[in-house]
Parts: sequence; C-alpha cells; structure tokens
Amino acid sequence: SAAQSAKVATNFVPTKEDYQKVYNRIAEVIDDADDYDNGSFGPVVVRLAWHASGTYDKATGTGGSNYATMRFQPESLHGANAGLHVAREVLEKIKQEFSWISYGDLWTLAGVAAVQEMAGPKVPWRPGRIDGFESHVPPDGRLPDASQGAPHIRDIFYRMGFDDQEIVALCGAHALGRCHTDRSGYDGPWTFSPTTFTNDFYKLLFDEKWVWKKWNGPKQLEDKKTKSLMMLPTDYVLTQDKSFKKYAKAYADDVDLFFKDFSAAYSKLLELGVPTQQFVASEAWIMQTVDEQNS
Ligand code: ZEM
Repeated sequence: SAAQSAKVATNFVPTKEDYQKVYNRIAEVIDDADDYDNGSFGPVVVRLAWHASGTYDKATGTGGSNYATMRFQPESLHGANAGLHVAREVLEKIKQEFSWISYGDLWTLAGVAAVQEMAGPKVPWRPGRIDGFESHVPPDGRLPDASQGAPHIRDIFYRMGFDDQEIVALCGAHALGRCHTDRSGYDGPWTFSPTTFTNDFYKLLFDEKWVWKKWNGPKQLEDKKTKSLMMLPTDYVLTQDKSFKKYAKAYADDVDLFFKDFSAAYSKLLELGVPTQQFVASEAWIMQTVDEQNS
C-alpha cells in the first residue's frame, strides 16, 4: 500500500507490534485452506521454516535461515524441498502487504505462528534476518534423508549443532502434516490429528505395532491396526537407537517436557546462520496467539 511504501521511504523501524500484525495475518492465511490437505497450510509452513533453517553448517557458518535462499534455484529445486513452493506462495501474499519484512523473518515467524496457532508451545522468536542472493545458496544434500539410519541423522543434525535430545524433540514436529507421494514419494500422516501440535508422534511410535508397508513406493512403516498412519525409517530409528529412545520415551510420557524442549530446539533452529549482532533484540520475543489477543 502507499502507506507502507511511505514507511519504507522514511526508514520505517518496525516494532514488536508490527511483527504481531504480520503474525496475525499469517494465522489468517494459514487457516484459509479449504481445499488443501486437512484445511490448513500450517504443517507445510512449519516444513518451510525447518528446511530454510536446517541447511546450516556450523563448521563453515553457511546455510541457515538468514538469507532465505530457497527463493532461488537451485535450492528451490532441491529434491528435499519438493512441495514447499506451496508455503512460499501462501506467504508471498503477506510479503506484498508488509514489504518491510525480510523473507527469512517472514518464513521463520510463519513457522512460529503455525506451531502456536495449532496449539503448540510458545516459541521465542526475534527478527533480524536479511535477504541474501543466489550466491548464498547452500549445496544440496544438507537436509536429512528419510531412508537412512541413526548415523546419518546424527551427521546431519550434529552439523547444525544439535545433540541427541534436541534431535528427538525436533522430530516430534511429525505430529503435524503428512507425506505426499508427489513430493517425497512417501504417503500418509503420522497422527490422527495432523493440524494439532501434540506428543502423539511419540505415543504412537511406542503404542502401535509398526510393520513395513507392502507397496511400490519407498520403504515406510504403517500401523498394523488401522493401516492409516505412517512412520518414516528415520522416525522408527528413534525407538531403536538407545540414546534416541530414552528421549522419545520421555516425550511420549510427558507432553509438558516435550513442549518445553521442542520450543527451545525449534527456536534455536530458526536462528541458525543469523549473526547475533543482526538481531534487533538481545532476548527473543514471545508472540501472542490470536486467541490470547481476543480474550
Ligand atoms: Zn519432516 N518430513 N523430516 N521434519 N516434516 C516430511 C514432512 C514434514 C524428515 C523428512 O524426510 C520428511 C523434521 C525432520 C525430518 C515436518 C517438520 C519437520 C516429509 C514428507 C518427509 C519425507 C514430505 C512430503 O511428502 O510432503 C526427516 C528425514 C527428518 C529428520 C530425520 C523436523 C526437524 C521438522 C520441524 C521441526 C512437517 C511439519 C512435515 C509435514 C509437511 C506437510 O506438508 O504436511
């Protein structure tokens, strides 16, 4: 709008209230998904925030959420990012309305709003990411491959700077959403409530009997009872590896512990690759849910 362009021209410095307005628009847009999956863009937006951040390499300081490089080829075409154009397009509407926000801040704020609005924990977040260039695109192969085992999972997440407990906590995001055959080749949801953030991912891992699905697609598991849920090989590893299993069991038994640990690890994930001095605040903010603002 003219008013927003004028703000840019006069060196508009957005406040927490301005970011809350963006958050509120994100919440609306995520819900406006009548003909899409379970009526929510929330899960695919969480996946965008994760893949935009999970390219970080601690050793070289490259990748991560700072430059929002998934806007560019070849990263937009990396196999792991198949389908994420849906999330980028949904959020592009908001970028048009709030032109002052960087793509990295928009995508990560959307990742926070999606988790919070789907009844997940509060996730500390702060702005400061800047838009980068094609030259900042990280190499392909930095995101996890779902067909692999524990050593691969550790390689990938240790490279970002996470430990076993954080890995297991982050993977609980698979309470949300589903696999799409035309994106990853895998098929189906992990839980019966894919648009509500819960610890059901861990509960189902331990409570159901998981068997290999007989089909033409990639190796995945299905629950023996209903055959309507799925687990990736990497998900199942969380019950097989001794160290991972300890945390997965703890999260199955204690939803509050899961929410607390997920919030911390996800907040850390969304800040990967952003130089500390770029952040506008020394401590991350807690954005309000739409419900809180209305009560
Ligand atoms: Zn996922 N994830 N993920 N993940 N993920 C998929 C979907 C979603 C892995 C993986 O290969 C896949 C984390 C960790 C890991 C979400 C969030 C997070 C899909 C299905 C695959 C194959 C994609 C499709 O077909 O649409 C692997 C191997 C992981 C680690 C070992 C972490 C960490 C996440 C967030 C913190 C979410 C929300 C989805 C659902 C997306 C949707 O569109 O419904």
